[in-house]
Amino acid sequence: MVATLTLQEAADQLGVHYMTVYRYVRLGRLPARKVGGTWEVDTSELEGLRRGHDRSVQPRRSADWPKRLQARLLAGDEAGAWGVVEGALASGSSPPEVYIDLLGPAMAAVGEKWHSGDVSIGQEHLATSVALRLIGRLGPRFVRKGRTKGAVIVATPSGERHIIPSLIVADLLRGAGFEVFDLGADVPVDALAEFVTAVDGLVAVCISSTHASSDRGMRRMIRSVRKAAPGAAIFVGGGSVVDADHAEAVGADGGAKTAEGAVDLVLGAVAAGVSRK
Ligand code: B12
Repeated sequence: MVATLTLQEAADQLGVHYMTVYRYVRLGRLPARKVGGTWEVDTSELEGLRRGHDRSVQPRRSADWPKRLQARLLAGDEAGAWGVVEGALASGSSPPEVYIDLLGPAMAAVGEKWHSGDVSIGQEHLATSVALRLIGRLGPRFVRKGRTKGAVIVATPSGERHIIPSLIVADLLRGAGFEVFDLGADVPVDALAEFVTAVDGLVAVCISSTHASSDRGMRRMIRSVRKAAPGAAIFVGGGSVVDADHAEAVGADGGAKTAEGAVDLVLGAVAAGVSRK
């Protein structure tokens, strides 16, 4: 018989908080299954995580990293920015944590500085292009071998130029075991509708919207995807998506503010048996 542990027991054995183990499960780093509403982990999987990620289960965080990264991004210094990322990885941060705890906050701080007039539009563009290079280097770390849990399309509405949020969502979904087709920013509605019909095993379409004016585009996109792929779940999220009511109002099946929330929504759709094409 396979020995199993609850998430709390797994957390105790690893010497980390319950929520840390829960995050490993949600991000696909620790395989687990739900039995009668409770998560179960095989002890062998825990050993695998411990052996493979000895350092990463005992994170040593530096509160300075987002600040240091922000400075390198604004300086247009890819090598320096990558040095900060490597430092975080070497100190135990996982690639999803680099996105969520480092790159996201660094870009948000760039936005605040732009808003207050301390950073020019040119510098904001410079920071973005360095950030995109970092994502290009981190992306392959999310690729998982083996059977996929299904296909997911990630896209942003027509007119939406913010691409980093959707790239992060795409990578986290890949890390959670999905085959991801990431169409990027400013996707024409008709092109998406045509694309969804050609994807086998489609379980969900995730629409990322950052700029508040993307609301109309989101609605149109959802209507047209719904028609083209009636079996797929449609989720929205990103900076301009206020809450679950907002998601429902634009016609989506659900919404969340974070990339981890996107993974949860898609895993939920699979568990609920969303019909695949
Ligand atoms: C870089 C940037 C730009 C770049 C984008 C370049 C590019 N190729 O991406 C440029 C310079 C082009 C730009 C333009 C504009 N920008 Co801008 N930009 C930013 C900035 C600084 C960073 C964006 C980013 O990458 N964030 C990092 C990620 C990680 O953010 P995130 O939202 O936390 O992402 C997570 C969630 O959203 C979630 N998520 C995302 N998608 C999905 C999907 C699903 C289904 C789910 C569940 C979850 C989910 O997961 C993500 C990962 O953790 C932000 C500041 C900020 N706070 O974000 C402003 C910001 C978004 N921009 C803003 C504005 C106003 C604009 C402009 C209107 C400026 C102008 N006057 O021209 C234009 C609009 C362009 C357009 N039509 O889209 C405002 C938005 C305000 C609003 N609510 O509408 C912000 C917040 C700046 C500010 N402080 O005011 N921008």
